[in-house]
Amino acid sequence: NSPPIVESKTGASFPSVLGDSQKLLGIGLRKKSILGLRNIDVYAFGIYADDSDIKKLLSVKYQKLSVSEIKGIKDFNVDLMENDICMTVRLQIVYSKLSIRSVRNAFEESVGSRLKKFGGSDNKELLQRFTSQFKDEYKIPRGSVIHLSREKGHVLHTTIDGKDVGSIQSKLLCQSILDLYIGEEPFDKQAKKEIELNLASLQK
Ligand code: DAO
Ligand code: DAO
Ligand code: DAO
Repeated sequence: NSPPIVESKTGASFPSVLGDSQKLLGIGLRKKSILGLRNIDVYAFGIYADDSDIKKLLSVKYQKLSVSEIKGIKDFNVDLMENDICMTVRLQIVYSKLSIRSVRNAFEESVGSRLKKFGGSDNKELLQRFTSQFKDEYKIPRGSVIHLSREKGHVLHTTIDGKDVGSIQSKLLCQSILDLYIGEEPFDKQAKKEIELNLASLQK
């Protein structure tokens, strides 16, 4: 088994495999600027995807292409986001003063903009269904680990430190969350590049 990967700036550690089949494809950092004055590191993240699901998708759709050709395909990440591939975004909280209220606000801004992008105008209800899972009594101190997992059937399952928060079935919501990390305007561009390279090498 491979050793965990450590995010260098924060020291957050990511196991190279989750469960028994999800492989770590890349890690990155989510920052947020406060009043345009300074950047805080909010959390480190790792993106995982089911090895055999990815291989299946690759062999069906990209069989005859070389790695460098595939890397030139803009649609691959779209395929990854849209298809029913089991994936997990693992967040490890770095910022020590995170309140549930600021999580809700940030979420409405980041995920809200993606819901609009992919789903059009009226997604308030879906957004509220998700954020209403975040109870005020939850605590997310530095070091907390949150999993956002897309399970079969486009079910988004959330856990905090291994405890269930809830599940919501929505292809749009799953796609919107993944878009934050591997879409056109990702939180961490370097992380996205790393993920693409690792995907390309899974083909072998
Ligand atoms: O204290 O006002 C502040 C800054 C808080 C920034 C919060 C950003 C939250 C990002 C989402 C975190 C998801 C776990
Ligand atoms: O970074 O802007 C962002 C959004 C990331 C998704 C965060 C989901 C957090 C869910 C956990 C809630 C804990 C109460
Ligand atoms: O959107 O900037 C972009 C380009 C996305 C390219 C995605 C390439 C993904 C490579 C995966 C290879 C799978 C065999």
